[in-house]
Amino acid sequence: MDSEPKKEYRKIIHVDMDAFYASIEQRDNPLYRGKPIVVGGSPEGRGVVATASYEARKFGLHSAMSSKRALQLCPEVIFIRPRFNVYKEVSVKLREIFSRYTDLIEPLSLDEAYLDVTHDKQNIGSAIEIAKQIRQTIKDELNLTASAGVSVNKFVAKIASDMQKPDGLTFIAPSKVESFIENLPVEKFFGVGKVTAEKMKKMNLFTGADLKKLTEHEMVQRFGKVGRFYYNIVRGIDERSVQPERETKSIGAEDTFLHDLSDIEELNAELDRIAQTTYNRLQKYNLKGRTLTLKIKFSDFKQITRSQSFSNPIWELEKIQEISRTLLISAGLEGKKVRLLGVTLSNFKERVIEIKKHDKTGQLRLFDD
Ligand code: DCP
Ligand code: MG
Repeated sequence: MDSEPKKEYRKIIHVDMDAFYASIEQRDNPLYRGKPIVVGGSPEGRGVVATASYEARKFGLHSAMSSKRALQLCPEVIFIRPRFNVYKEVSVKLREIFSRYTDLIEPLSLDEAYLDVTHDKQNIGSAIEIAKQIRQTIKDELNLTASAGVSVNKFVAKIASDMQKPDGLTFIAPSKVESFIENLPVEKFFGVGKVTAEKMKKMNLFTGADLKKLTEHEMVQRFGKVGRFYYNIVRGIDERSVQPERETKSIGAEDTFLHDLSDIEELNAELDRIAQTTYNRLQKYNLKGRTLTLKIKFSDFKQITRSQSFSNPIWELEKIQEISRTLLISAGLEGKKVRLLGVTLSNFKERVIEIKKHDKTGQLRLFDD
């Protein structure tokens, strides 16, 4: 007799370092160990703190709290100036540890990532075992602790990783996912901010189970488009894939003109402007490319590119403009009308990983190593 085909579940791990900046400071300076410390802010009471050690959290200190408030709650707290370079270095090493198990790594910030280990590189097979090994390796090689959540989708894995912090591992088995979500308070749901949570509570919706009573139509009516996402999530359905980081191979700018241009003076002026935008973008990401590519689209929509490579990186604005102009002239326009020009730099010395996510401060983060 045929048995029911077994449902194939994904194996998702969410790893999040414990009190990341603060733990690194305690690791590197024995005087800070076991003490309430915060990274960022100032003992004079200016600014906000980036994070608090678990010792400081006992006093109620937390990320984004004002230094003033932190001092009120814990007068003996030690303020530490952040060392972002060190945090970034640790982050790169973390990535390297993850990559021993899978290439499907989606970093969310310096200290946090999703891993899809459905088919792991070492054929370990068990996501729990992989999470254990990752946590142990982080201890052995980085002298830091991480918490991990293991489950069948991103949503549950992320909530799970937070459940036994610090230094915890939480597994939510496929058969437990539904009851797990039913018991979750509404504010734990992804994307439910304080305002929506209040709104839900006014509607007598306190837990996942309450949300589950509503039809898809009712969810959308009450919460807009995101209502459909919640509708699926409370049923354990979260098909979002783990999106690996993508390497940035080029940076550039292009523009289509209002009217097609043939006058070389006008074209040069436009080209200088586009090169300036490219230059600004390179500056933003602190990149220097060795290949410059000019793209030209003609009025008949035919497109050509002309590239030039150099042994030394090009990064000065004047240089980018000069090379672009030379490439434009050598393209032999011969009275043709141009509708678009583009200037791109590639062939970077640094390996640049662009993280498509926005970090907690809303900035697009770039990593290079
Ligand atoms: N961070 C920040 N500003 C915030 C939140 C965080 O600068 N508002 C920084 C400092 C943290 C790091 O990002 O150390 C990671 O953020 P987490 O939210 O993961 O917090 P922690 O790792 O510090 O603590 P936890 O153990 O709760 O994960
Ligand atoms: Mg963390």
